[in-house]
Amino acid sequence: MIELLVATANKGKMKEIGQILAGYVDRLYCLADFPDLPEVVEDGLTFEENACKKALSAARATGIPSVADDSGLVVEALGGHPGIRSARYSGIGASDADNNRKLLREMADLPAAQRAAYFYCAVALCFPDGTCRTFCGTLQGVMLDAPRGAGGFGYDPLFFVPEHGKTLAELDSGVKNDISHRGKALEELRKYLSGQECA
Ligand code: ITT
Repeated sequence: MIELLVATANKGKMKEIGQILAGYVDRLYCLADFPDLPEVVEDGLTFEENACKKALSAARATGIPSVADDSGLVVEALGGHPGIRSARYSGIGASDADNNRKLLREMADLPAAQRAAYFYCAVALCFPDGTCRTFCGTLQGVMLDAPRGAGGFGYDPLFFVPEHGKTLAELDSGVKNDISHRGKALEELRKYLSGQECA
């Protein structure tokens, strides 16, 4: 029997992780099941470090193997920003709309040829004994100069996927999960879980 706690406070991520792991895990807990867990300071220097901090803290506090996702948007022409600061690009507590507005401002002068970007996702699986494994995935795209679509979350309305001719916010959620950075990282996790039961 595989039981996992998904240690994310981001509802958009939680929904996608639940969809992607459905059928592979017997029971998926979320942070709402454990309202008193300690806050985690995301001060790591890499996506992997932050993912491990979040998953390890949850696994140690609950005794349940825990999964955390640390992800973000990397815009090459902005020197890799917003990167690991994607959630708080325009300040602590920033909304997705605030972050998208700041990104549009920062990219305003960039010509089409310099609007390449990718999403990166590090997923950590940590156990109460302190053991951790990480899995990663990326998705390449191009940043638009105006939002398109109402699906997804975060930077999805600005992230155009040339192969599909749509932004992530215009794609069906099942298609996004099949091609996304998160989908790819969780596919690696699924392969790992199918070879090893963890609860
Ligand atoms: P948790 O730490 O609680 O999981 P968070 O939103 O703070 O939630 P991160 O620190 O990993 O998580 O920041 C991820 C940010 O990157 C997220 O808030 C979005 O702005 C962006 N992001 C990640 N994946 C995305 C996706 O699939 N689509 C759009 N934006 C995404």
